[in-house]
Amino acid sequence: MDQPIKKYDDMLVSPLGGARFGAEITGLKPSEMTAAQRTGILDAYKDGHGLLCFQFNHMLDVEELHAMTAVFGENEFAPGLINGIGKKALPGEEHLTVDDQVAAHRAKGRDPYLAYIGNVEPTTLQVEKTPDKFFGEWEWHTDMSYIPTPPTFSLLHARIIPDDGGDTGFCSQVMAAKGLPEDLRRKVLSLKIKHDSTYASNGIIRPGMEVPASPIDAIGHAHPIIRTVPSTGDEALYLGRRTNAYVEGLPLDESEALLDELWAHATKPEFQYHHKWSVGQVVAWDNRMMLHMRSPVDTSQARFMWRTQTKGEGVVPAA
Ligand SMILES: O=C(O)CCC(=O)C(=O)O
Ligand SMILES: [Fe+2]
Repeated sequence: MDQPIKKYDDMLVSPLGGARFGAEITGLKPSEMTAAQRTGILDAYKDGHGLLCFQFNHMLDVEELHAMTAVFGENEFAPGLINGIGKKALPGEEHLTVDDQVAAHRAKGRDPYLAYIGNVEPTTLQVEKTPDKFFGEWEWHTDMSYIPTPPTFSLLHARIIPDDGGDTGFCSQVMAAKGLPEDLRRKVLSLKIKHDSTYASNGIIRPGMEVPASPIDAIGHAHPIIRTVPSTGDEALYLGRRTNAYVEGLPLDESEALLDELWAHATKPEFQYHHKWSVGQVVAWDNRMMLHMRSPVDTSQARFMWRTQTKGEGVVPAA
């Protein structure tokens, strides 16, 4: 399908090479974004099932990345910094308000809206000893789906990229929902999956969590299996992570069999795109419409990304 290149002032939007969804955007200056460019970005996002790749020929500063994040929604705190947002309060810190915690991070020079992902120390950029699992594969997932209102958009900005490995895969769950066999759609339309919060996508147990005896006992939040995305009208499969997932109300063996069937469908190669990074790029995706994963990284090489996300909304079930 040949889509024309669209122009919004100096910004160009073209189809994402090698993908059946998504768009590539060039020529944007984040600190001088025009109203027409904002509209162009949001139109491209709707046409592209929620995946946008921005090319820059320089690395962004923090304000530029926050300005880009704000196009998609209200900036959300980075996971793991504020109690209740990917982090449990430590004993004795339950009384801290969000403002207290933000002030404490700022006092240490830490931006609470910015996450660092990588195997380097964020300011010196020296390669650090990192758990082996960091370098392995990160399973298909949507971000923080184990809470009631998961962040809607995530943005990654590539600062240091290894020569090999570390590609980020994306899988269109709008295409997966469109291609879902009708009998399977009918079967899962009223069902919910409980999204486990025990493990991060790299297989590491989250701080303060214990391994549950069975997925039925896992701690997490249940969401409808097919959701409607209000901003585009699309339906999307919403599976979260395969590890420790559980279809509520079913015996464990039936839940496992149904999840295996759903995951085999949802991750078919024709719904996937694997992004090979270059320094300076920003990739933005809508977690309501897209699964993502990361391929293993060569342990001897540095990889460093900045990451932001936007505030979430309750999941709207498909009708
Ligand atoms: O490092 C990556 O490529 C992806 C990491 C990830 O899953 C995320 O940032 O949400
Ligand atoms: Fe993720």
